[in-house]
Amino acid sequence: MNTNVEASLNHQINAEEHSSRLYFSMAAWCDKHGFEGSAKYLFTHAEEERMHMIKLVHYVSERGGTVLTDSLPKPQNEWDSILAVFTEVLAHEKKVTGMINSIFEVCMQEKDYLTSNFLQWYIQEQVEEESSARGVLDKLTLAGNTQGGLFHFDKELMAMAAASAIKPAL
Ligand code: OFO
Repeated sequence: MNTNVEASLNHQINAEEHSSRLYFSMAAWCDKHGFEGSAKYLFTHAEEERMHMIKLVHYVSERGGTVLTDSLPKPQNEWDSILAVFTEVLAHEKKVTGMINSIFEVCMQEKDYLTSNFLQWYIQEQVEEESSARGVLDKLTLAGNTQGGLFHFDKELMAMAAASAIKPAL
């Protein structure tokens, strides 16, 4: 496997695990602050990030590369509000989209068309994840900062989490 592509994929393996831990941390914050539905939604999202990581691990192995796990940054675990939590979800997903685009560029430079084809799944996934994060933020804005509005917002996220089976990445 091309060494630049392999290094980029290994970097992304660690980034996906970091995303998972960040969302677990957000879910725990929501749970602690009485947002049960938001917690469930973020726990589900954290599991999806693990699936993204595992899919990359299998791909690197299948192509004869070496998976190198690395140390991870400590995820944030305090937020000022539920709005701050979900604002960060969207910002984080945009950052991840940039990372996937960068790997795609490396694949183009190295003429690794098989990996660029494999990455299409992640590119499409980022479209969905950014759109979902925007949708949640819109709901939160509509709910306003009132107890009643936030109660209904959280109930809606509980329903969204129940409806979304974790998408198998393999
Ligand atoms: Fe792995 O897609 Fe979100 O971060």
